[in-house]
Amino acid sequence: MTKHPDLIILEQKPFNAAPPLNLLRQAFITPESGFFVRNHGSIPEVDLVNYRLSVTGNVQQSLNFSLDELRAAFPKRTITATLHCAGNRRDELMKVAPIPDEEAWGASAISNAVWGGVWLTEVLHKAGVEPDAQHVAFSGLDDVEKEGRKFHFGGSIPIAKALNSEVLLAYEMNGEPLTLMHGFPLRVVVPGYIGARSVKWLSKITLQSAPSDNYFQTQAYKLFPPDVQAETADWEQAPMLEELFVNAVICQPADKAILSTNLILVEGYAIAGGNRHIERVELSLDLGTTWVQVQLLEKPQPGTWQFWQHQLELQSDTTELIVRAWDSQGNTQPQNLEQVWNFKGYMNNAWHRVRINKSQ
Ligand SMILES: Nc1nc2c(c(=O)[nH]1)N[C@H]1C(S)=C(S)[C@@H](COP(=O)(O)O)O[C@H]1N2
Ligand SMILES: [Mo]
Repeated sequence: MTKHPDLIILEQKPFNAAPPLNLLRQAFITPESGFFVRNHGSIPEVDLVNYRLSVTGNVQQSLNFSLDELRAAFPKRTITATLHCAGNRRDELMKVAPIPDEEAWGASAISNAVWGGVWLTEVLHKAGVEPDAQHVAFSGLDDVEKEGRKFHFGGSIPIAKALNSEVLLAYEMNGEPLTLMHGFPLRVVVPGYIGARSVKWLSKITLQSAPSDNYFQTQAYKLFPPDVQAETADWEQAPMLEELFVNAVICQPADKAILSTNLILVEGYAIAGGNRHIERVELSLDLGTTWVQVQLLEKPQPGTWQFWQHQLELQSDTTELIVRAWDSQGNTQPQNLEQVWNFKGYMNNAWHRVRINKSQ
C-alpha cells in the first residue's frame, strides 16, 4: 500500500505525515493509505527469515519466536483500536508560545484500525510472570539519534495494563499484513494510551521492576505544567504519560472556512483515554456559554474514537464553533490553550475551536 497523495508531510526524514481533517473523518476505520505516520528514527528493513521476538527479564522461562511460531502458538485476536499521538493538536499550542524542535501536528495525528495479532497477556502467561515484574518494556528495531547517541525506540507499560485482554502484539492492520511503515512484522497496540507506547518493529519484550530506561520513557513523553521551561525542567520528577485525556475535534467545517449557507453539518471525532468511553459531546455557538449535545454515530467504547455529527443553523452573530467532550468518569476538557500549554507540546485537549465566515 502506498500513502494517500493528500497526506500532509511534516518531515521526510524521519518520515512523519498525517491526513487532512476532512479525509480523516471520511472513514471510521482509517484505511492504511490515510493512516497517520509518526516516526522518531529510521524505518528498519526487517528480514522475516531472521526476525525474532524475545521475551525475557522477570519471567520463569525466556521465550523466543519467529513470526510464524508466534502465530502458531497463540490464537488470533482482533481489536478495533485508535492510535493517538501525544503530540496531536500541538500546532495550536505553538501559537500560544514557541515549542522548538517538535513536530507541528494538527488535529489528525490520530487514526483508527482493526488490528489482528495475539494478546500480550497470553504471551506473558506462557513465559510465566514473576512477582517483581511491575513493568513490561518494549524495544523496536529502528535507530533513533538523540543527544549524540544512537539507540532503538522503546517504552513500557505497567504490568496491570499488559495483563488485560486488550493489549495486542499485532501482525495485521485492517485484515492485511502490517506494512513496513506501521511496524512490519510486529507492533504493540496499547488502546487508551499515548501512541508512543504502541512500539513498532517490536523485537524485545522485557519484564522488569522499573519502567523502561529508554529516552522515550524517561525524557520524552513527560508532562510538565505551563510555567516550566526546558531549562528548568526536572525530568526525574515529571510524570510519564500513559493514559490519554478526553478530547474532541471538529473536522468539518474547516477552521476559517467561508460558508455560503446557514444550514451546515458539523462533523468530528471524540476519544476518551484509559478504559473510559465518551459519554457525550457538546457544541457551543456562543463562545462556551451554552452547549447543545451532538449525535454520536457509533456505540461508545473504550480505546476507540467516536464519530459525531450535528446539523445546525448558523445565527448572524456566529463566528466560532466550539466542541468539548465528557468521558464516562465525568472528565471534560479545559477551556483554554494556556491552561494546557507545556514546553514539549503534549496532550492538548483544550476546547477545539473553528472560526467561520459567511460569504454573503
Ligand atoms: N519503533 C517505533 N515505534 C513507534 C514510534 C517510533 O518512532 N518507533 N513512534 C511511536 C509514536 S510517537 C506513535 S504516535 C505511534 C504512531 O504509529 P503509526 O506510525 O503507525 O501511526 O507509533 C509509536 N511507535
Ligand atoms: Mo506519538
